[in-house]
Amino acid sequence: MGQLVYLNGRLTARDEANVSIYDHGFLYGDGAFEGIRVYGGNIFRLREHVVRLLRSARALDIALGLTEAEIISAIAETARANHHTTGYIRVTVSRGDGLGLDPSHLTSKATIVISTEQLSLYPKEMYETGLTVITASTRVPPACCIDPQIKSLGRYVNNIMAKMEANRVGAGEALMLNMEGNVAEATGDNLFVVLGGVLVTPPTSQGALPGITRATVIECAEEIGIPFRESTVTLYDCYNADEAFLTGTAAEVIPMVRLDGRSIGGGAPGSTTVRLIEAFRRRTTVEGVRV
Ligand code: PXG
Repeated sequence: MGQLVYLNGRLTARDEANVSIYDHGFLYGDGAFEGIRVYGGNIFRLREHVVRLLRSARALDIALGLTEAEIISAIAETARANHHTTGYIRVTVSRGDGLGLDPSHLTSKATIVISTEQLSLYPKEMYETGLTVITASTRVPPACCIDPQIKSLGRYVNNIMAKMEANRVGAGEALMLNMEGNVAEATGDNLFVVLGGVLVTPPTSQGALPGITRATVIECAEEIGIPFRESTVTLYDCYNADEAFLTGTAAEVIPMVRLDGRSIGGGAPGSTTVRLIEAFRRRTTVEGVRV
């Protein structure tokens, strides 16, 4: 049996899971998504991802027509049908089909797709040696234009441009600044720095997505007694940090050891980063909703 995809309420063979050429997600980036990981048969932080998806949809005024519980069971059912015990689940929603910007011309309800994939973003060694990062010239849009808390399809054109900047110089990731020039986040990850023994991450008001890995790492820091605060982070802070790392569902927790040609800390993952990686990994093995 081949892979199945949940499409608008039905599990469909992957090759037959087609979305209209007039889907608003395709035409205008008019939708939202979630990327979720499954570890050893457990879907990590499933409820948190679904809550964020529902909030994105509400902010965009897209009616999904499914409750939180129904989306949770559709995701678990799709993973189960694909015997997906380790990897990535992608949930993509759009406003529906219709040519023209005007949502009153839509000819269908919201499109909802759930698919399962394998995903490994960085080679295993990089979690031990750390990542080289640059600062992108592409900025995150201010919240008054498109709120970075919405995980909307459309905003990612910017993040893709920033990622291309990193690719052009052979860097693993790019930091993105907000319109004030403070660090918001990376293209698909949140940023943490360790400054004078305190773990610091920019607040979402600085243009960061409320990352689920970010929230997990903050819990890990509390658990192991690492002081933490949310505060504005500048490039000066990053260049002078004792340690830095990025967090995201795809990247998990990965040390950042070089930024814009400068080495951070000793140019190797710091001890706080290593402890947090261990604490995070422990959680991925004991938490989650059974597939
Ligand atoms: N910032 C941005 C802009 C993101 O897109 C994160 C931070 C980290 O959030 P989480 O909740 O994952 O800790 C993200 C996450 C994909 C993909 O399809 C993108 C993300 C996650 C998983 C897959 O490329 N972005």
